[in-house]
Amino acid sequence: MKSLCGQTVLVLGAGASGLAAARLAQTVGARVILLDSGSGEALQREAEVLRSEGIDVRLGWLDPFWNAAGDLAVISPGITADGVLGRLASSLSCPVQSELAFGAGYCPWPMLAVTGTNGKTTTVEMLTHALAAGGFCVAAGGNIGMPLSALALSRPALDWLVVEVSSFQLERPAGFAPRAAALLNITPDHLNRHGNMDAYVALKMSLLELLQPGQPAVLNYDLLTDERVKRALNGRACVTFSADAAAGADFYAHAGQLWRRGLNEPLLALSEVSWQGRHNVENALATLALADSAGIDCRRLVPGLRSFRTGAHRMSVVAEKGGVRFVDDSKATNVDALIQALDVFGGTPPAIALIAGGVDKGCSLDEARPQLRRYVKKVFLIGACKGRLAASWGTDVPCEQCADLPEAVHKAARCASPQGTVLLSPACASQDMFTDYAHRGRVFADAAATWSAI
Ligand code: UMA
Repeated sequence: MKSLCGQTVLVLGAGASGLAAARLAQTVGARVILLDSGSGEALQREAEVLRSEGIDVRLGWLDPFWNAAGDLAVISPGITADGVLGRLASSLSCPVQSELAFGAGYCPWPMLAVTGTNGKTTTVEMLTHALAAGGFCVAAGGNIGMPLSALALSRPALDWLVVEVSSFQLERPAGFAPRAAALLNITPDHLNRHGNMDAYVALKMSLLELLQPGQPAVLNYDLLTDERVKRALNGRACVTFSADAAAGADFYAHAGQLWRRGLNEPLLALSEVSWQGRHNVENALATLALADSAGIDCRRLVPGLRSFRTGAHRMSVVAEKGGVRFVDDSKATNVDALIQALDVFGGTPPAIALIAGGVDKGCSLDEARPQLRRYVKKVFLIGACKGRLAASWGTDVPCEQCADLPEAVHKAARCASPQGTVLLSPACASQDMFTDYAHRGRVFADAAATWSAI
């Protein structure tokens, strides 16, 4: 491992990424200073443990400048450019690396990277599961919740590392060098952080620019019509995938089967799998294409695609009572994910009681209006942007603002009875009322269970 002996490393942010990066930097010989603007109880406890390990931890840091020495800074993905630590990072004279790039520098395994607005986590889980079922030693890391620095510290024996990459992690990508990479889709998201769609697309494309020259990028065929994408590809070859057979992609779906162009037989019949929806078909095609672009025979992944089950909080039925089903789609934090869920669960006549709302990410939510008119009986709104959503959707569908999620679940259940679906698909981030989307999903499931027990 590359030694940092005698060097001072500043780690910015003491969440999962920062804690792992600080420990990794110390393990390879650096003097580590960990800064965080927060000072809550949980952080204080973590800080005590780190101090006992010899790491200099400074909480409640509110100075946007660092006047002491530093050879390298490692920045956590949640730190925004305009916050205290973001401004401190911009003022430093030493190199600043994302935790992703820093950790990757100590990961000896070939990496398969996945980015996109929606489906990243599911695709990473699918690919990890399918590679494992195909006989490879594999782990998943990155935005999925396991920082690469943590994996670098534990050093499992692996053939492949599958990495979920967020736009936040791509703000300082230099040094991250995946063997192969896929871009699943791009629709508006996180514009409150990145400013506008051009900046967001550029960040997503930067993952593909990290590939070695000659290494094809894995891309959703639909993106090839986007001028910004074409410009960023700059002539790089692509392995494409599409749920539409007619598109001409390398991996595609046709007549209920998944195909690879050039093979005489289908790879997989969709009747053999439990996952559903066009978005999951695209995730599976991306999985096959990514393996193929890395030189793995994609047929080895087919048994794993057959046995794969989608994870929690993404279109999961968590309760059923008297003809009403309760669907937890808490992971839908943008409008495109909401549209996918409405297309999967919608029918005629409209029978969905939708629960939406939370933290506004600066994106228009108008694109969902056709599906709302077609499939939704009524929307129950929660969270910080419920007023904005009521104003935006109120002419298409009845909207009611609720005080909290349990109240919304109970009102939605009454609305959906006797035969309908209560769908939590918020199209917004969760941090105004919950720790994260998983917490929101658990509160939803608890409220659904309480209703079902009545
Ligand atoms: N902090 C500051 N100043 C700031 C911002 C944060 O001091 O301006 C401190 C906070 O007080 C806190 C710490 O930084 O102590 C948190 O750091 P962080 O927000 O980077 O969170 P981590 O715990 O390190 O988690 C990060 C990712 N979080 C974000 O990108 C916001 C996790 O993705 C990821 O799983 C983890 O690294 C491991 O790689 C979460 C996420 O929400 C799931 N991602 C977004 C998404 O999927 O939409 C991009």
